[in-house]
Amino acid sequence: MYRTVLCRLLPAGRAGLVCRRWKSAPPPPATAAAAAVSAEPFLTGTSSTYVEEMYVQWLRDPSSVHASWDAHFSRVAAGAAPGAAYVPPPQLKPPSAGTAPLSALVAPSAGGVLSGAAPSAEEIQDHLSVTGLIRSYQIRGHLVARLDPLEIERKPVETASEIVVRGYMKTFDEQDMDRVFQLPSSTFIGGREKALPLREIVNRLEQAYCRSIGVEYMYINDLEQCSWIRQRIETPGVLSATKEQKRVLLARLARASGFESFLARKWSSEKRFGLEGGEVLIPAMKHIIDVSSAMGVESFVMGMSHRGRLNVLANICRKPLEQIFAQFAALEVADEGSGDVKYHLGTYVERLNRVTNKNVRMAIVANPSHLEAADPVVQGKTRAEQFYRGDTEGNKVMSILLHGDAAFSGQGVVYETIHLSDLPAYTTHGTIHIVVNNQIGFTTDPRLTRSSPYCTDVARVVNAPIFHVNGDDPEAVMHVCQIAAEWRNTFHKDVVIDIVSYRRNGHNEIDEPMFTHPFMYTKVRGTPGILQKYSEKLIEEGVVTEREFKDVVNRYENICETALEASKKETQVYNKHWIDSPWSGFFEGKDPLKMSTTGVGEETLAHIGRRVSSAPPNAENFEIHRGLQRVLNGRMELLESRQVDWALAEAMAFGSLLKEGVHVRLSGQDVERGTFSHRHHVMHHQKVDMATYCPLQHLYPDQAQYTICNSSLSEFGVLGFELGFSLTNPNALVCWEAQFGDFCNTAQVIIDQFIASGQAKWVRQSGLTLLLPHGMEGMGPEHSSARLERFLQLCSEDPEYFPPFAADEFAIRQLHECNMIVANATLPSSYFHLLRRQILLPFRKPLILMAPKQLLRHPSARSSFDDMREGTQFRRVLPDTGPAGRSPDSVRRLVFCSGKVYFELERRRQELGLETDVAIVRLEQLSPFPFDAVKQQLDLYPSVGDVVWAQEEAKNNGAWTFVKPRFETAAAADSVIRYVGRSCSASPATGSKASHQKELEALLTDTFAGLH
Ligand SMILES: Cc1ncc(C[n+]2csc(CCOP(=O)(O)OP(=O)(O)O)c2C)c(N)n1
Ligand SMILES: [Mg+2]
Repeated sequence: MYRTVLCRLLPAGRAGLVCRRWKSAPPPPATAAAAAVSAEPFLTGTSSTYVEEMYVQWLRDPSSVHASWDAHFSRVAAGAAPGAAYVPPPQLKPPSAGTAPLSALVAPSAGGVLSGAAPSAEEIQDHLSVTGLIRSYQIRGHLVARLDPLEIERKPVETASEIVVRGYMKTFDEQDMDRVFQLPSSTFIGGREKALPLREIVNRLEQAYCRSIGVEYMYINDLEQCSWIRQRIETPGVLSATKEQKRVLLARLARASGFESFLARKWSSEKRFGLEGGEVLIPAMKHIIDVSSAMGVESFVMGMSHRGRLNVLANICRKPLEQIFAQFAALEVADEGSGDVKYHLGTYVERLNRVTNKNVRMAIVANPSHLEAADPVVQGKTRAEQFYRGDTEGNKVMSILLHGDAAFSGQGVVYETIHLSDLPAYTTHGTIHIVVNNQIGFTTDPRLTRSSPYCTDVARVVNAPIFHVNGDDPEAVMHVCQIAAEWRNTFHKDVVIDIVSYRRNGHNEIDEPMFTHPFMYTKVRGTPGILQKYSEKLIEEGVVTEREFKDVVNRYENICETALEASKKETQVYNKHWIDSPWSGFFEGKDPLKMSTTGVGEETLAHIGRRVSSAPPNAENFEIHRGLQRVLNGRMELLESRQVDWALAEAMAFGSLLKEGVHVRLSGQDVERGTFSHRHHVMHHQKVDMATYCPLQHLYPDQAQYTICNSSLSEFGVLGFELGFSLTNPNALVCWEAQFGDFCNTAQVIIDQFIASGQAKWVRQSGLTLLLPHGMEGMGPEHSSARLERFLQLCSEDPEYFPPFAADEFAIRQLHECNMIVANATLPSSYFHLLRRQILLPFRKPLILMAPKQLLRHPSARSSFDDMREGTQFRRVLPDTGPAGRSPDSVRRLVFCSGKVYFELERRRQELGLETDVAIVRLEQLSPFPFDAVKQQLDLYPSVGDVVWAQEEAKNNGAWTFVKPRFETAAAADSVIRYVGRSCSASPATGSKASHQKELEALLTDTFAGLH
């Protein structure tokens, strides 16, 4: 028999003391509080639970209920006669004919406690206590559940009970344990019983909430969802598994354990970040996939870190074992890319799920060492797959994210990712999070790595249910996996499974854990492996024989041996075998060096221009802001002269791609209007909340979808998400815009680990486009620089190598070879072509665009339709087309620059009357560096002895250190160019407007110094 909470909670003395209140002087049955309550006219069937709860609350803290209830309950407690305690407010109607007193609602109990007439105050109090008790277990039972396989953290019985039930048992003593109590509708512990003895109530609650599963869910505001979970946790017998289920579970555990022990034997000193201690993860994932597949899911996008990754590849994805084993041999790479270590590689498989007999697709997204960084990427990829399949509710595609305990609580990107889970343009309709909680992070104890009780607390912010489960109770793990999968596929909301386990070895296989965790590891050494434990259990239960079990183990061992032999025949490995996002059909039949021009027919430009310059078609019913109307009028005027500004150019690039069937997605903070109020892609009705109109979604009847979405205030999470989105479909222009360029540094991991190096490491391309507002405009250190220099430093091109490409394919070959494109355009037409080029290229490269601020409205930053029409294309370098460019011989100084400083230089040149003396050439694209076009420009001015690079960023920032060696390579000479601009600085820009003006003045003066 289970020991009861009462016995634990109430040592004899205290029990007597607590209970005396009722025992020594029980209130007379007909006159006390409960009777008064029961006789109240307002107490109907529906309100009684509410009143009970309120009463419990009042008992705990009278000030926690409304003053009127406080007064009422006080009067009841003071012995007011039935009906007298309650004074109905004047507007309340008298009781209707159908209302009933509480006594009529409470069925007679087996013990006779409640039989007959109206219940006594004591009986009501006791029932309220039982309701409170049940609720206590539902809320706090998890705190004392037996979750730790090492049993290190197990709390003493008395403390545990205090934690859970607190005061609710204090009204009972041992004799009360056999009294029968009506069960409230908020519990399922009764099964088909409506009433149970208190002893059994406690037993069942302990079974449900305090054994191998500890569930947190009572904070979920939705009653249906709460009840749904209760039913699956509380109903008697929910944990019982069939013989067949147990056998399957054992076989899966055998494979999980067998894989690790095989690797351990064959490569004892290789790092593999094994799963030992947490092997139950494999059957857990398999079960989730089985259940979800049965419920209709066809595609699983998964993300995980190092721990157990190889095992997941082998046993979940069924990646050919020989390919995995070949990664342990130091073989040459036979194809492109510099590759990655084996426990970071992604994969993509399609296979038959044998349990459901349905095909499933599984992708494990490649990830860097940076823990949790892949989370938003997985979500973006999942969302994109759902989007392109028209899976608007996530019924076909779902994501599974695996986490380590230390990383889940420590990395902020987890929070940023979880916060996307319910946003309309970012939701993946529920993610199953699995934490392999081995209760350690490298060498650090959880008590030193987090301030929250659980490593999973971050998920509470989105009301996700959290199932903590003892990893050494595999049947309990399967049960929570079943619930989690059903939950996700029913409610389409996030859910967390926290598999509490341990790590049998050190952080990796050659690491000594006893240095730091002697106590824990002494326990670990004394804990048999899960396979041993579970096989012994099943053998004892007669579910399998010892022989059958050994057969299963040996069979897998043989599979591994055969695969190892096969892998020894391999002489090379292929990075492409590990690609997580294959774009079937995209590359086939394409000449990687051919691209059509990016211009668009004038009629298309004009049509899109007009659409985005007009009020909504039902203008008389859709009132837009007067300021917006002025913006639209201004656009119309520009269009009349066949001119475009930045916003029009962008709209035309997007619109023309939409017309061509290319999905366009622009995401980021406040992108709908645009940080600088220039875009206005979403117009808002001034009188109707949330009534909006997006012209780009209504350009052509058969156009592709346009998605524009204001994001959460996150860079790491959202940029990661968009990167993931861009991996799914190459025929989509996916853009992320930073509020200001400098904020992108909170997403640095995505930039460094995915954007800059993703193709090299994982043979995975992405055409993601980053729009980063950049420019020194006197707005202070934090709103000036998108850190152009950092992006340039991440470009893999050799500064000292002038590519020997033919002139007609120089640009595209460079693009083909590069890892990413960095541009700092000055003209709307450049922006237009750059965006379109992202899609017209026969391959995909990330584009990092320094986006303008002042230039959005600068009267000179305009382009003509002529520069965007059919046959036109992006010009990497904009030569001087004025007097200097027309007569190069008269030029005394040749100035190169990039970005908005051009307009400042140009103006000063004009003011100084130096149009024929100084040529100013713009580099619209910085990387790949236009060696050929720069050389052409240098050659155009052979008599110029003074070539200058003028930039507005500080000398240690901006493009200077990037361009200098490249100019030298282009000119095949040293010191061909000198620097003009701000001196080196620790901060990107001054905080003083006056200093800013002075610095700019100095830059302009220095650029033209000595010429006038
Ligand atoms: C962002 C980041 N910081 C630090 C590390 C170094 N590191 C690798 S594993 C690890 C411990 C991870 O612990 P946990 O998340 O519990 O996973 P486990 O290894 O225990 O499975 C650390 C600190 C890393 N890989 N990424
Ligand atoms: Mg850990």
